[in-house]
Amino acid sequence: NFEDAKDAIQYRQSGFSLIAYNFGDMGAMMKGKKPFDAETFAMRAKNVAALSHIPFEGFIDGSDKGDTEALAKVWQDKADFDAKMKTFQENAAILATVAQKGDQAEIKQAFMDTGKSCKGCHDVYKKD
Ligand code: ASC
Repeated sequence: NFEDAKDAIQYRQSGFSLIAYNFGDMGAMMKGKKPFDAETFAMRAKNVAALSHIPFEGFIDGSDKGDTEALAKVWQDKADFDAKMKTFQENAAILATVAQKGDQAEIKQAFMDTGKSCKGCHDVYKKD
């Protein structure tokens, strides 16, 4: 367990950083900024699916104060926040599965759904 709110904040931010790196590289491929490489894409999708379960644990009570972009609303509307986090995890799992299969239309759809669940939560619960 975390020593204090600072540790919890660092933990969840580390998770989000790894998610952003892996998701960003998939985004570069989706946007044609770099060539699509099926094996790398599938590896990144698998990483994001696993990493999607990491940040959640860091949103402990009292960690709305400090060096964080999380809004107090996370803890005020915790049930909705938890549901949105779960949707992200589900979408990321689907993306990992379809990336393994290799159908481009399915990959594109699953990638967009996952991105929407990132943005859907950021719009409400993250400082801009
Ligand atoms: C990213 C990133 C996000 C999401 C979001 C998707 O690459 O860092 O926060 O995608 O922009 O809409």
